[in-house]
Amino acid sequence: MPESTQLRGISRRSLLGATAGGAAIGTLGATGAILTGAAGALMGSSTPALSATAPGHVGPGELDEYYGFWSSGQTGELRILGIPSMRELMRVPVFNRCSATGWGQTNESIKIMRDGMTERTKKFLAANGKQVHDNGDLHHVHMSFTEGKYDGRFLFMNDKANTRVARVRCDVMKPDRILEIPNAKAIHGMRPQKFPRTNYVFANGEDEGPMVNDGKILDDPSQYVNFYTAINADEMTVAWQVMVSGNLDNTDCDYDGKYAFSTSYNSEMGMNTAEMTSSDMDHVVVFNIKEIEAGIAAGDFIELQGVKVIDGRKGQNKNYTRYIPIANNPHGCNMAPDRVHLCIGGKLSPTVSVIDVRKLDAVFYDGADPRSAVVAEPELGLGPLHTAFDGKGNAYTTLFLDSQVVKWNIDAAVRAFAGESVDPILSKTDVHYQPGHNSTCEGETLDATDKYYISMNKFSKDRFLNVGPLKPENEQVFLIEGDKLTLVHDGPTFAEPHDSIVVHHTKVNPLHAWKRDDPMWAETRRQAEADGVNIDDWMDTVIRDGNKVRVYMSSQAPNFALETFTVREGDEVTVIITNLDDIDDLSHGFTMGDHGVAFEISPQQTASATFVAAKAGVFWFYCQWFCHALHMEMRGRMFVEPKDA
Ligand code: CUK
Ligand code: CUA
Ligand code: CA
Repeated sequence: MPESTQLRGISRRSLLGATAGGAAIGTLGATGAILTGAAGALMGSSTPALSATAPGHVGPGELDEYYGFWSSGQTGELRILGIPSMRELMRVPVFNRCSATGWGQTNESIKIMRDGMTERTKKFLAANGKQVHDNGDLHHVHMSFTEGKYDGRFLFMNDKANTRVARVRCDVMKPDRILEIPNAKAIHGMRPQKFPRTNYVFANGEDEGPMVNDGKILDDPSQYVNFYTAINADEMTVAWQVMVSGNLDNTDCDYDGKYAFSTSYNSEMGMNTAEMTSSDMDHVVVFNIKEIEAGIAAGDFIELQGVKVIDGRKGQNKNYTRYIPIANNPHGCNMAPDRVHLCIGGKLSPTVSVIDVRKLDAVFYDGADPRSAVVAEPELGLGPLHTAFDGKGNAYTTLFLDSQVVKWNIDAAVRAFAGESVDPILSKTDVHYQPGHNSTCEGETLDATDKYYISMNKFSKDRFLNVGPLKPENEQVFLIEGDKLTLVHDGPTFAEPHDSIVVHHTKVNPLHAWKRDDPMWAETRRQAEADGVNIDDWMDTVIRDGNKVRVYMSSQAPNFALETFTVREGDEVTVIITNLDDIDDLSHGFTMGDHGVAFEISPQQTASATFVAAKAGVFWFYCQWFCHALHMEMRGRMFVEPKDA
């Protein structure tokens, strides 16, 4: 029988109750030092921290072996961590407005956010006095693939709140494209195509609605549909959509470029919890990529909001989709790096349904029963959500209700399903508490390894000092040694990491400074050229153009090129800054006091922001990024002359 204790024979209670170095710890053998450190930290005792040589420990000044790219849920940003240390290295605002960097406020970022926006949303935002959404709900982040492996080019991520998919450039770690997905509602599941490369990013809407959502149909769910979207990953445009029956939750795709998959927890098309859980079975939708492409090419589509939409609903008798029945309300959808097995988390069922993707051809073309593709259904524990892989044929499934991770062998599960007397479960390990997603090192790629296991837990309960009614979540890192998972990190985190990927550091090579010809500020450059200003050189020019004023200045530590500039009350002012410093880490910022304006200007970057000088008076601007011994002195004044003067 698998042990359901975190520490193999020693309950958490007895460990926590023991004094550091006491009898319980003494029985732990070689890994005792790690556990002593971890338990000591939890108890707040004076137990020494992890020793410098402990596996999973990264000492001061040492670099992590892996990058972790983290979602942040309702915060709307991407986070970059070092793994295994779990040190947070950077926050990259994507769907959110960021006070530090000015993302969502600079003209360059607003352009990126608006270029992929529908006209309908632009009108909606204008009616609300905004240019861009300032919130997002970023659940899933994945890297671009070439032949089943991470290629270090881009990161893709979804926004459930405002139905978007963003692409982040790995050279500068900033978004370059944010695409609103028409027709669909609440993009949730999202995956880049793995093979032959990421030509598509697949993204599924979670919420159902009328095919044309213009208010003519309201409370008539019998006319609701859902949309599965393939995005052209190079262009970041919608390639095509498939209309489906039921809602869609999570998605993944195979290693052959043939099929993509999506789980549905609401095949019932219910509008409340009772209705959404009323059936015995829901389903996984299988999308046949070649058939869909052929259908689009043959003109078998309707056009909705400029998008080619194929009908893949149940009963359409075509080879675009198949519906595989799965026990009610499944959730996670994870393709194993053995290229064969797709694992569907049962959520309400204690099982994971394993689909053999080699059997799908028969389901599409030979009329085989869709359930014939299910080759295992191991009973793992309560609330299975997501599954990670180690490249050695093993799977790690989070058990939300049991607060555990279960390690199991896929091949053993398949043999057990075929009638052999074999237990696929290798171990169960407690996590703290209620895990959602999990990850292993490059576990969703052909380079999957069994080094570290990360558990992203929805509740921290009693593990940290109370900070008020809103509590942190908790994330844990385990060392994988055979079937044993040893806790080496445990730490709180802000709302709300859903998912993460762990990428070897050699696959990601960001720049140290921007390149001056970066496309991010191409439009700013065009305006400057029209104004006769060279943004690559020293700039200290103020251009008046009716009631628009463009203020061009360079920054070089510890000075802005302009100590003062003068505008009139009511002018629309655009401040354009190039940071001429090219020294690694020498970022400046521009904050206009009492105007809600602030942005980042990293080495060799150009950035700009526009505001209306609606208050007469003297206003100081300053650099908000500590850059020099005279950083406090890096400031200047804007004079706003009163209108009636
Ligand atoms: S979902 Cu968060 S625990 Cu949005 Cu990936 Cu499963
Ligand atoms: Cu420039 Cu602080
Ligand atoms: Ca259901």
